[in-house]
Amino acid sequence: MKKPAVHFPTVATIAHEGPGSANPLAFRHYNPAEVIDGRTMKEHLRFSIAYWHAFRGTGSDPFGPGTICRPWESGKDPVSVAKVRMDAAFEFFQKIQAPFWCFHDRDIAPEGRTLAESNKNLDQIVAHAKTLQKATGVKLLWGTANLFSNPRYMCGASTNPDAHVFAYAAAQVKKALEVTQELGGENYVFWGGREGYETLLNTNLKREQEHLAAFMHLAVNYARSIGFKGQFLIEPKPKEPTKHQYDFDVASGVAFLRTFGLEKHFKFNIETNHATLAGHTFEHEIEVAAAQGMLGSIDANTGDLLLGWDTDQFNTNVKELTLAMVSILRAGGLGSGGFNFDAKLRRPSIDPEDLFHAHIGGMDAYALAFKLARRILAEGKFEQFVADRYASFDTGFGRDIETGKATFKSLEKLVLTKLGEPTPRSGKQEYLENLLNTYLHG
Ligand code: XUL
Ligand code: CO
Repeated sequence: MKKPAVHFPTVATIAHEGPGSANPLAFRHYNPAEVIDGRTMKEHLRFSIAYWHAFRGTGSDPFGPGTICRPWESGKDPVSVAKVRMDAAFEFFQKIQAPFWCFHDRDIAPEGRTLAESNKNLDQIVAHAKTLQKATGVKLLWGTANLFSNPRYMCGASTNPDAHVFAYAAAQVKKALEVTQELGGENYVFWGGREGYETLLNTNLKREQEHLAAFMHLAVNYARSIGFKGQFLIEPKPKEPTKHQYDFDVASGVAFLRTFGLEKHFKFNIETNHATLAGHTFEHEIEVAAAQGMLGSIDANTGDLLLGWDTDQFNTNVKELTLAMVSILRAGGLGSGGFNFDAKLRRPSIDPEDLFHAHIGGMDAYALAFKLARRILAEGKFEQFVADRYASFDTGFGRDIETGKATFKSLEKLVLTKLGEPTPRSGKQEYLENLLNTYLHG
């Protein structure tokens, strides 16, 4: 029998060697087999590889073409190339010890001349993916449809002024839901890359938002009709590619979902770089979603705060990730979600090993943050500080305010007859920042 081709011959499975290791192709903090509270780190962290960046990214930017040439990309028949590419991808998923992957329909199979041809291509590749998933144990975290690259979607997919485009997008998402279901996807993501506008001069904002909501209802109804039990996720982003996107941030997403009766069906997929583009910290977006019980999954990356666009870099900022992890763990974790590396190599990072270095860095930073956050929560110093800060609402008139018993009149009487002027209390931000540093740096 012919031995299967090895696509990353210079790299073996990445092993955990501990913080003392000087091996750049080893994990120092992510130990997939380490059991914490009865679950392995692999199960806790549910890392996922983003197919579009890791296996379709070429390093191209608006000023120049791709720089990254992978050996498996040559060949005349695009479906055969797609199969070999997928073999390489699953070899990578295994070597990097990621239990999940994510894709857009058009990442994995070439788009045909007609929808029927595209669907046929997709079916062939999905059959191949199913075999590879079975052989490797790697599972699908989420699937989605690319409703933003093809010129037909230039003015939006479900928010396009042309109903014909809405119909086409519906047909495409129908198929994407079917293949996500076929591959056991645990979630389905909507990121509205072109669901927004460039100028209000040509846009009926109200109608577009109604169409977006109608589309999501149709998707949920169809998914349930085929037995899809996964979680629906909205991934907010304020802008890019459009000037304004309707799912601007988590708060506007919550308002949208509640306005249109979709809140029961959706949670949020929060991406770090999207949060910062919206003018928020990563943990702000997590807290807003968690406050609504709608924290679903994470697209793990970072931007460059000196640049105003979505640079999708691997996040090695342990401080930022520790704060995010504290919020995630306090909210009870991600459930069926995970940490999907929606991050890409820099244009000059052209070696196959760079794909490993990038993911090792991201996974290690998250694993370290996970451990630090667990310690922070176990010791409870910040929790205690915050609880004390709000303690006046636990009893007496504070409790009456929270339970709706107090009125403006009763509070006025209290202040005039008993309470008088409040005594200011320090917020102690600097003390808390120093306390955080003791966890990060000793
Ligand atoms: C784009 C982005 C997408 C979504 C999936 O900024 O994050 O890749 O994650 O469509
Ligand atoms: Co994303």
